[in-house]
Amino acid sequence: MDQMEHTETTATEAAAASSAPVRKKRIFSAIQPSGQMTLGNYLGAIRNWVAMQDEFDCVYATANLHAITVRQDPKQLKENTTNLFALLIAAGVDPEKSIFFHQSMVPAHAELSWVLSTFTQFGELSRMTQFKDKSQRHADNINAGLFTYPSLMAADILLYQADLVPVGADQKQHLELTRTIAERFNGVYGKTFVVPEPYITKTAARVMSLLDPSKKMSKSDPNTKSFILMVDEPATIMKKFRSAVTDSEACVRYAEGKDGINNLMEIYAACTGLTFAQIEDEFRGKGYGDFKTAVGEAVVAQLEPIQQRYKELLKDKKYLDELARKGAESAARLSARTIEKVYKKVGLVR
Ligand code: ATP
Ligand code: LTN
Repeated sequence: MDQMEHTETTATEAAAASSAPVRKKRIFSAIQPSGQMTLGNYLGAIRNWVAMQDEFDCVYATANLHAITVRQDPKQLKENTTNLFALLIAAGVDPEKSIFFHQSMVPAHAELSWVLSTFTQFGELSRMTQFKDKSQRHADNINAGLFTYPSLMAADILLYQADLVPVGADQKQHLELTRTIAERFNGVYGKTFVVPEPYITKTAARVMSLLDPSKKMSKSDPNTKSFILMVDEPATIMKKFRSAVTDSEACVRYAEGKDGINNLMEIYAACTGLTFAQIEDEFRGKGYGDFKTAVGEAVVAQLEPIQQRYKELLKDKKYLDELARKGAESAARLSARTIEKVYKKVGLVR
């Protein structure tokens, strides 16, 4: 797996080296509107979506079709979907630069997903750890969609001929299966799909739970003090950091066995751009109380402007709907080429 990870030789660097114009590499990524976004989602994924827009040709979506693999309240799902769309725009996803839409608005996702499900083996889907986890957590609703989730994810990516897919560790297995499906289809029908590579950015932070720093910060954690939400009030953010688990050494330094402090240092570094050595210097001789306050303030400084733009955007739902509609139109145009090609190759009457 490691040898196929894309190292950050950029399209721009390649162009500079050959002095020939090259097509920007295409990125596809999506996030499920299945709840509120955390600081982990922001520093680990969303912030990178924003940063990648200048260098890459980005296609982004809210993965609402994926979200219904777990039972959702319809009103809540619709609201979460619009809220996520607004939050990402507030965070800097720019519909002028990138294609941004809701997965359910482009029928080709469901169409290609069906075709690809016939190129996905039962045994492969049975090995997916997310399926095993989720079927344990939702034992009363182990539906076929939860099982074939990776075929839909493969469709999302392959429809746009994406070169690179930024994914966290939990989605790597799905991306590997996407590659297998693409190669299998290409093997039978000739080159149809770009085989995508995982894109691991240097800047993505892995944020851990504030109460149990051995676990990742997760919005589905039952204890709300374990995570910071992107929409948490500044006072709430400060309070949550004050109750974050640390250790008894009372020394701000990055070291093995200091998971709580390491996590806070990681967050502080991600928000301020400081190195661990600089952070250690800044807090030499100071207590954890001062450090936690500084971390809280740095996080508030990042999130507050986003929260303000988010509130503004939500005042105009029509504008948001219009942006999503335009994004979906562009996405439909791009994906039409792929779906036409696939139907033709497979022998499906269009
Ligand atoms: P859940 O709690 O339901 O498992 P989640 O909070 O882990 O959800 P996802 O919707 O699965 O979030 O992930 C969306 C994106 O955010 C993915 O790219 C994932 O890698 C990233 N992400 C989620 N949590 C973290 C975290 N704690 N640190 C860094 N990145 C994260
Ligand atoms: N499964 C992903 C969300 C997702 C996705 C995608 C990510 C749906 N389609 C395509 C990358 C590419 C998740 O739950 N984080």
